[in-house]
Amino acid sequence: MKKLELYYFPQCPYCQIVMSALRVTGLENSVEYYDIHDEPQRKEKLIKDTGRSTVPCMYIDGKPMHESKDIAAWIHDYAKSIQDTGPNKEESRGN
Ligand SMILES: N[C@@H](CCC(=O)N[C@@H](CS)C(=O)NCC(=O)O)C(=O)O
Repeated sequence: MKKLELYYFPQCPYCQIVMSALRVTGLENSVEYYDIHDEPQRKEKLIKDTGRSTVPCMYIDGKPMHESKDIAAWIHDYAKSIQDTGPNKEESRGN
C-alpha cells in the first residue's frame, strides 16, 4: 500500500470531492488526514514543498499532488489497481 496523506480542511468543497472519492472506493481509512487549520505547521510544510497554500493536497509516498479532480482520478485508478492485483502486489505490476 502507498502512504497517503491528505492535507485539507473540512469546510473546503474541493476537499469534499477528494473525501467522496475516498469513501466510494473504500480507501477512507487508508489515509492520514491533516487539517491545515488545526495544524498550521502542516500549511507551512505545504507551502515549503509546493509553493502553494491551497488544499486539497495529497502526498502519495511523500510526493505532493494538487487539484481535487486529479487527486480523485488518481484515487479511482489506485483503488482499481489494488482490486486487480491485491493490496501487496501493486508495486510489482509491470514486472
Ligand atoms: N483548483 C483547486 C482549488 C483549491 C482551492 O481553491 N482550495 C481553497 C479552499 S476551498 C484553498 O485552499 N484556499 C486557500 C488559499 O488559496 O490559500 C482544486 O480543485 O483543488
